[in-house]
Amino acid sequence: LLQSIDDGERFVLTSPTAMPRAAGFLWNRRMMMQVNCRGFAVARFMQPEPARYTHAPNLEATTFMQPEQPYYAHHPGRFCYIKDEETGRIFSAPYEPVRAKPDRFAFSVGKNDIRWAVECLGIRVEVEVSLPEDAAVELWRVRVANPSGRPRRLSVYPYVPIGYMSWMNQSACHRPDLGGVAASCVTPYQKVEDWFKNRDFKDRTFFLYDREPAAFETAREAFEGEGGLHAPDGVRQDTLGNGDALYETPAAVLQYRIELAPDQAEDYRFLLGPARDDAEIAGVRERFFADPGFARTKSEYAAYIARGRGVLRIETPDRHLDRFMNHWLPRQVYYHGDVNRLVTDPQTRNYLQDNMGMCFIEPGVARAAFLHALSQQEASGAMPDGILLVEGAELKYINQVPHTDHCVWLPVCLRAYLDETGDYGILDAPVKDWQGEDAPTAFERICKAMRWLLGARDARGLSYIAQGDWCDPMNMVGYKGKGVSGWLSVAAAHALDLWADICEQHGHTDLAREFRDGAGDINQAVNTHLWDGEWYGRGITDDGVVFGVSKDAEGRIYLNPQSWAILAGTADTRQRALMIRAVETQLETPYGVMMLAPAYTGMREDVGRLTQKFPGSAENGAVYNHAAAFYIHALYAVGESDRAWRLLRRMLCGPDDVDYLQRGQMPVFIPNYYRGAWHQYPRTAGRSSQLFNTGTVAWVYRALIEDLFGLKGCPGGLRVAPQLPRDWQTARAQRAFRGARFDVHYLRRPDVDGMLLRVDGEPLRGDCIGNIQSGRVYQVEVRVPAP
Ligand code: CEZ
Repeated sequence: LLQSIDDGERFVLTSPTAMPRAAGFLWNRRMMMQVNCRGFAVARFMQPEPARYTHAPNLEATTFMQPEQPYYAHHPGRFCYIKDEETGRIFSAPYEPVRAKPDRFAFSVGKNDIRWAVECLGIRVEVEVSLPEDAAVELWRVRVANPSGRPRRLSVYPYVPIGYMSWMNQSACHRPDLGGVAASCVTPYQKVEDWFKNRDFKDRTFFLYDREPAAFETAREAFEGEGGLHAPDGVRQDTLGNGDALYETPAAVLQYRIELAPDQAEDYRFLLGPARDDAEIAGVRERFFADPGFARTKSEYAAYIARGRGVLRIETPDRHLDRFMNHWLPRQVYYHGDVNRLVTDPQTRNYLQDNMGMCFIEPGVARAAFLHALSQQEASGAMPDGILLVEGAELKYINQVPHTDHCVWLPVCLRAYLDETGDYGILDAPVKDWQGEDAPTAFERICKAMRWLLGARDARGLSYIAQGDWCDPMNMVGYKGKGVSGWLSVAAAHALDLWADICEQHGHTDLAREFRDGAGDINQAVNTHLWDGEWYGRGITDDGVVFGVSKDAEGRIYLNPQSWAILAGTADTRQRALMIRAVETQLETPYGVMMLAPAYTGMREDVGRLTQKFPGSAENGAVYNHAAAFYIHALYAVGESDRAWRLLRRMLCGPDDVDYLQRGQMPVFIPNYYRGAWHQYPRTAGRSSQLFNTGTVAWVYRALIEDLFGLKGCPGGLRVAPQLPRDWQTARAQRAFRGARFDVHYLRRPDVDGMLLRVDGEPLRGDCIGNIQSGRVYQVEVRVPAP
């Protein structure tokens, strides 16, 4: 079903129906596109807010990227119909809209492009899409070949449904002067002030060709006629109607008539994207078609993506892990860190954690991001719900709902940065207030944030939740101002501890004591009010009801409070053992560990909107990978290596077919969730959300680098403390660190009883490789005892 080629650089799916939602994604700083094996596509570009240039057939709400995005017949996509002119038979590549059963099918997802090869009716169609580094335009190559052994007469119809652009004004026509179809619209609006933003919008969609077609159509209904998308009138008739779209739903359809001798092929290229005006369209045409085969553009893009290669290459007994880890995980981390999920107001926690991942890719970017976030700190010390990235950006959607956890992420993410770079200088950087003159140092600001956390607690000493914490839709636990979060309390304790360590390293023992005492108080309060006998409760509602505890029929146990109570040292060893067992029996599934169980089946008004999500989806008891990653991080922190590994490995789909079919996803990213409610809905458990936006990846990358391979920075250098899976006899890792390279060879040996380290052949005392010289390559041998 799925093959990996070039050692995992590409994954190839050989059926369009087995995993119908399987998709790959490409991005640059201006746009992103997710396209699935059947040809459906979701694309957005920044102007500077995210916008679309191919639309659904009806009015869509503007919102963030959705999980389990539904696809349907008229969904935006990129297709190519082929008609055999001798028999009148048709098919389409990649698969939609005709859905003719192909004789051969390959959907090949690479890091820099996505390709299909489809054979049907003795004709082979190869399609490839790629992006440039710096523009919102899709580069398409199509080859139509004749392997049938006899001459063929065909019509080839590239088809892009441009969709319902606007209820105010939309149209399309063929523009021979521009060499393509140009659709145009007025983005609908009503408020006068919007005009002054909208007037610069790219309200054109172009589909440009490098070879002039015999005919075209630009109105969807005229093309589709009564035949429907499976057999459109436009394709059934001899020639497309050369029509325009006058306040009719635009489409771009071209017709090429070709005769192919045996083994002959024809090549086409197309450009699809948004533009402001004719001049911009002409410029795009000139720039990209002038580049033969898009070769230069593609290599520039490949260089951009390669900048996200990260700091770790591995070779382990688990080849599937190696492939994902060496190629795909750092790519996904880089996507998050480099373009911030293509929003202009990332949620503060997302922005900080995405940049935590960036510490391992481009630490300079992470540094700037941490300081930028701090510049938007509120006077009270609180962090805002979202960080504005561009002039004129506004807090939207979920960022208009008050959440109380944002300060927690400052020390949590900074810890990773400091360990990776050793750049303690960041603490002394003055951070100017974006609205005022004040410029306290980053260190002073974070102290203030920690004091805010300490202050935002009730009489019991637990942290207020307001309308949510890490868990966005947990909006009714504390909306009356009283409810508290068990997770946030332990997370605050952990953050305070981390910050106390940093204070100490920075020479402020008094502050370290203050914050450590604060963490101790919180831990005590949590143990007093939230320990339920075998695990911690999730919180206490406005009306004083403890929830996430054994008496609850639904939402009886939540993962996050357990994970962070481990990290914060809230739990003693006895409690920890009980919690881990409770998680194992109630939350673990073959697809990972669920966020809560049993999933809620109806609204609980003192918990909120989370309980209204479908049971087993998203925060309502999915295997929510971000939460699972916290748990894994916590398990590694206390040396529960095998358990951590087992759960980490379950985040990757494959490599066996049964698992692929159940998850429905290719192993080219980690999705934000797999369906949970494993006991309630086994049929759908494991199904991927296909959403590649997730805080998970920064944590998983960090866990692999720092914990599993144990190559973590410390002030003095690189600390080696691996927690390899017990059945690995040997493994290799190549770690880039502070300008040097470490080639590490791990060996399990029955004859050692503690870890033995050799650096360039010399035994090393302790576990820290110090005095690191940039530019040097170190040979490291790590012997670890057999389990
Ligand atoms: O958004 C994520 C947030 O981006 O959910 C996480 C949260 O920590 C992240 O910051 C857990 O709640 O509002 C909703 O109901 C949404 O479902 C969000 O909770 C969720 C989106 O699915 C992610 O794109």
